[in-house]
Amino acid sequence: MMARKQATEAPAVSNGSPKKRSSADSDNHNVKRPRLQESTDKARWRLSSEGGRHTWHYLEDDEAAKEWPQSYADKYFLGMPLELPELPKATNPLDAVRNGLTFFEKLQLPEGHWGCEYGGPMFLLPGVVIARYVTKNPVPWYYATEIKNYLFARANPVDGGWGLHIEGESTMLGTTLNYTTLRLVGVEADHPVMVKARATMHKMGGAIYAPHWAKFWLTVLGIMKWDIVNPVPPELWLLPDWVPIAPWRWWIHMRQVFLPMSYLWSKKWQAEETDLIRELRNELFVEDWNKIDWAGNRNTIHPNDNYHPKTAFLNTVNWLLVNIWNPVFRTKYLVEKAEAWASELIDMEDENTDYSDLAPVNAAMNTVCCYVRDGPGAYSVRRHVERLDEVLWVNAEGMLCNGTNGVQCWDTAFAIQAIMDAGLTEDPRWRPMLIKSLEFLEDQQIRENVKDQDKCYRHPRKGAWAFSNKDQGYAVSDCVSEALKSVIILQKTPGFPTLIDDQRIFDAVDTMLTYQNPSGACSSYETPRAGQWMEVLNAAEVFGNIMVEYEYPECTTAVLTTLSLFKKHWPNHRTAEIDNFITRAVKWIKSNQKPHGGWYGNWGICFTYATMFALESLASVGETYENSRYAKKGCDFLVAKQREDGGWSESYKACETGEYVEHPTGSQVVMTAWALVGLIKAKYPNNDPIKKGIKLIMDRQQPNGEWRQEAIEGVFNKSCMISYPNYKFSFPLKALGLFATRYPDEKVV
Ligand code: LAN
Repeated sequence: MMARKQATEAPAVSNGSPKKRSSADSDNHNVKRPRLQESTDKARWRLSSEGGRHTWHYLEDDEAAKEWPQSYADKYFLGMPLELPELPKATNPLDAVRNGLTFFEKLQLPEGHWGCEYGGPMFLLPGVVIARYVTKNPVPWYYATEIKNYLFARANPVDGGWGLHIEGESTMLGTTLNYTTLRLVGVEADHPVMVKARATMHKMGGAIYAPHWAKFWLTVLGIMKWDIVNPVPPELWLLPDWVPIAPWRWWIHMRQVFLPMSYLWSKKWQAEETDLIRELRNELFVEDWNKIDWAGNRNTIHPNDNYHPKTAFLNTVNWLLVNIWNPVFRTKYLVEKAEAWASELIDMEDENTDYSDLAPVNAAMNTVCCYVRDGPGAYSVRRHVERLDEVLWVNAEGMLCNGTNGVQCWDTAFAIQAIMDAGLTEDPRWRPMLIKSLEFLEDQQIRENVKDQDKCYRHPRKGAWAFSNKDQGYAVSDCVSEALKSVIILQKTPGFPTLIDDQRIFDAVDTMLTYQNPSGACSSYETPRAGQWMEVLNAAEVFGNIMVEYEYPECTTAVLTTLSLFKKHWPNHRTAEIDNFITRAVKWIKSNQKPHGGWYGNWGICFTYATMFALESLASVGETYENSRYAKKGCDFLVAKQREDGGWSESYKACETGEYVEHPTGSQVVMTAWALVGLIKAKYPNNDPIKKGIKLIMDRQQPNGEWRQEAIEGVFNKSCMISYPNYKFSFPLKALGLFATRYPDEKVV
């Protein structure tokens, strides 16, 4: 892109370490440290999207800035005023939908989808910055400046540390990694923010109390020694496929992180030592660096990080690996064979995603692996670094790292469904927006399985959609389903073109049908390849439920409701299998209900989110409040949680504890919408609570049609929260729209 070339690289001036550089080589490395500014000029940032690939550009050149004006979406993401006119005040839910859509339409990107920051986790940005540092691709000054601003803004206001995620208490994972990141982008150790963070880090015991992933990154940087990292042996990849613990059976995110980690662990690779690294060795620890007992602190961990303590079994395995396996049995032959196979698997992942990789954690690690293996100038390294830009996002606070390379397909699918639920798909006012959305989904459908699918242990994906874009290309059961649902809805609406022919729709359905587990439920990327017992090998400490696929009411609902819709239009395609799928899925949904009547949510917070989906599942087969004790119990659960003001308010703590916990800031628009969608779908017979909730959503709508950001909405692995900023549009619109079409004559205000 033109703008990328015009943006200047970091000037060769350093405000980094004041000390004299020691060697010519490290000199070279040090002087590349970015020149930090107070702030960038927000009016110079632009988001570009090409084929669903998002990158932010900083236009230092005035001419270029003039030629490429900022869009509403750019300004909105950057927290700049949009100066949109006030809309006529909505007096009924349908007008509120129209006002909301008027605003939301302005955020649609030219390619037809919606963008958003996808932050929350506080361990992603460090990976990107560290990968760039150790591969000597320093971030440009405008990234560095905004990374500094973001991390400053997100430091815990009380103790100055950082958590696992933006709403969490300070942890060693967050604090050690983000402190280090700030130093790498050029912040001085004596800056007050750093002094405060360091004090907290030291109070918590210093970096030896960091969990596995932090120890890994700090060791790659050369701040720690490999002895402090619990073993990550690539030879596990040599186990025959039938072995119950073979890594191909692990949850995809775990095995794709384990893979590059194991390669670097095996190589015991460390970055070139620089002055800055030597300084960090002094800053991060309480004790004298030279006297640290590295091997003796492999299992030292701060309680705040120890969400899932390692099992006695894993500790024993680690002990055996360190004391017996590594010194005695880990022969050169074995090491070479294991590294070669790991390297090949890394190549397959890179090739299948054009170096985007599954998510930023493994993308950053694969970048380092390619650097170690292929050398600094290699295409693999350059391409990786380029693609890492696609996970960076700029908001009002600064620059952060998204949890994936975007939420493109997922958010677009929900936007379309919200308009459908309001009965507005045929309204010509919204047609251009909808046609563009359809065109985007058409473009993003994955047309083929990956090359060597079985060899790299990938699940079929032909006809699927990914969560973000087709470059990333990982099918997820519910992402395929929600996208397909939206495509069917639009293509079956009079006046819309058929961009995706029947065969492509059948391809998607065929892939969806591969996702049902023996229990009847669906998981996320794959069907489970091993049992929950695999958690005994969960070495990450900071997350729960990460080793294998689990079963999710959200994913199950998405597949089942889409198959029901599909069946209505194509009653003859794999009819018996689809009927069987639906029956078994509904049965599983019922069995997954908690005794209190709600369902536990794995990807959104928490019972409110999953109960909405479960009630939708039941409604799709005609089970509602009046005729189903499951639906009745689900509704009663939701209604019992409604607050005085008509809203719902669930805290992320519910995901961690498994109990419904109220958010301290009170009712949340998104959760209120989720609860209402559930109640309306289940035909809850008493309108009063529903009307109260609808009123709250309408009252919170701003004069320009938008809703403001409130508490965080999403979660993964029980303990880590993640933002879904577009949910504050899609779900309130859906709830209002459903209400308006279900009860057209009801007055709310
Ligand atoms: C996501 C985001 C999307 C999400 C939904 C589609 C919403 C869900 O219904 C199925 C699971 C899925 C695809 C999902 C899985 C885990 C992800 C990829 C994330 C929550 C986004 C970030 C997270 C990933 C694991 C972050 C990296 C962290 C590690 C522990 C490796």
